[in-house]
Amino acid sequence: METMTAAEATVASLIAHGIDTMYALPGIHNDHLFEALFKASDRIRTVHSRHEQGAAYMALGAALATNRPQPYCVVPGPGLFNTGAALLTAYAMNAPVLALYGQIPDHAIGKGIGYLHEIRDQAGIISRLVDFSARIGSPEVASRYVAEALRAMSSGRPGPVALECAIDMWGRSAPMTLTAPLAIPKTIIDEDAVLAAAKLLANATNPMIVCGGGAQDCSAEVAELSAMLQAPVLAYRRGRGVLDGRSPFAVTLPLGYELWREADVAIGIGTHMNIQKLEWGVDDDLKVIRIDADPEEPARAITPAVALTGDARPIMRRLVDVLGKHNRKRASRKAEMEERQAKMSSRLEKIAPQRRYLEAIRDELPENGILVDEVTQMGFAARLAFPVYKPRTFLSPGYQDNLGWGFATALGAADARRDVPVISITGDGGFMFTANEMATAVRHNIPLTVVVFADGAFGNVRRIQQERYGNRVIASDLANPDFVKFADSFGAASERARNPEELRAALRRSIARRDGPTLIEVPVGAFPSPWEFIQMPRVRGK
Ligand SMILES: Cc1ncc(C[n+]2csc(CCOP(=O)(O)OP(=O)(O)O)c2C)c(N)n1
Ligand SMILES: [Mg+2]
Repeated sequence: METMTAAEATVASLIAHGIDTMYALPGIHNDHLFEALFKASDRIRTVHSRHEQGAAYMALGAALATNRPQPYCVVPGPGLFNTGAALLTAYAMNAPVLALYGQIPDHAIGKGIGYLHEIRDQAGIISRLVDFSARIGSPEVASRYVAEALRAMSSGRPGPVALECAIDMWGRSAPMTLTAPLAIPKTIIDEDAVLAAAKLLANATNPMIVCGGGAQDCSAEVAELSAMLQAPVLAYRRGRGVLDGRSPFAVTLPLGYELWREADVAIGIGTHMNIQKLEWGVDDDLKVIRIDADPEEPARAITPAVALTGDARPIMRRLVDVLGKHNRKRASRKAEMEERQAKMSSRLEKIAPQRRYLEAIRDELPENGILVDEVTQMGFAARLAFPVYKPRTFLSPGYQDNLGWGFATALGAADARRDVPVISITGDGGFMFTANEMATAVRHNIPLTVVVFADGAFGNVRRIQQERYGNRVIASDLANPDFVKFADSFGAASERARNPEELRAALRRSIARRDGPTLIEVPVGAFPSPWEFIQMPRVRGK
């Protein structure tokens, strides 16, 4: 047995789980933890940000880009709350993020004395935001709690977890042995349900596949299922790239909407199917199959014909194998899908200005490069019209759709995946939420390219005010810095691109450079509205 502090045991356990980076912003509550990180700095890097939200979004981006657990650590109270939006986005995205944060002195917790950063029932509040949380109440439990937290992160519905520790407890020591990584329970496949699903699909005339974030590890199985059924694969934000976007069977929202109307069996893989259930509608002529890690998810809002619970990959593998015995021979729908795609592509020319910029980005971003979107005109267009070739190469925030997530999340992705180019596309509104993290990008030499589309407005809000509220424009105009000078003042590379051709050339230069961040400002006017392709009226049921 080795004598260690709670902080040392925590750091050693993180390392034992293969974690090599801590995103962080220090403070007195965590001094012992930072001391432990210093001592272990040959095995774990500490990347500090300029605001706690930056640290948490970076952990989120790193987790999404690598599919590995990613911790961040911050002081309690204000520090923890500064990470709130990132933590709830991690929850909504089922992302493996570990929040580590301090506490007031152990003896004073819950007494309301008013210690530095004290907050009433911090553990209670955080327990509502994540599925697993605990307080490290003695040095002996630190290692076990880390192991349990990391197991919880990947068991059942995956997602963020949280551990807190009092300012003095981090420094207390005891003889201990570290807990080895715990086994993650294997999915038990419900064979009856697999057979029922396979039979429904085998007999379907117009089957359809819908992918969400939970489908990202079953690309091969989804491609096989799609080929066997000649079925289109719909993805909007999180499931893009599960089926290669170059396939005519890979569809985004507007073509998916057309196909949804015709479908007689739909299978949702790792997706809430919210748009389909809540907006497009379901009726008795459509049988729905769900595969989800959360046993409670499939029955929310509508009752599926068949529900399969667990890790999508082994379930899909089994489903494809069983379907092979029941499926019938189907005529190729390739030509039909190509024709439908061509028609939709002409309709999408309504948003031609956004598409020309997206084409420049697609041409310059290598196949395995990562694009991180934002809640902006270019982001909305990317979800509809940017072809994504591989899973985890298009990061989009899912149902939180929180403005300001993009730049710092992309920094985390670029930091964790230094082997591939990462591009962040953002509006001038969203960029300024975390623009201060340009300092972090420079300090840690993070080779991210951020493209800021500057229209001098919360453009999305402004257009709604103009079109739906009689042009009564309020609180949507923006005073901007000169973004090129802004980035330059940090020592980052920066330039202005005034059209898609200039963007293409600027991207080529920045991707070739890769020794630190680049900001490309693209001054733009108002873009045409994408909303007719995103919000579409009910087509089935009541
Ligand atoms: C956290 C959060 N706050 C506010 C909003 C509402 N909102 C959605 S889009 C938008 C404006 C975005 O402006 P910008 O980033 O400049 O993009 P643009 O629409 O101009 O392209 C706002 C305020 C949101 N989605 N999330
Ligand atoms: Mg804007």
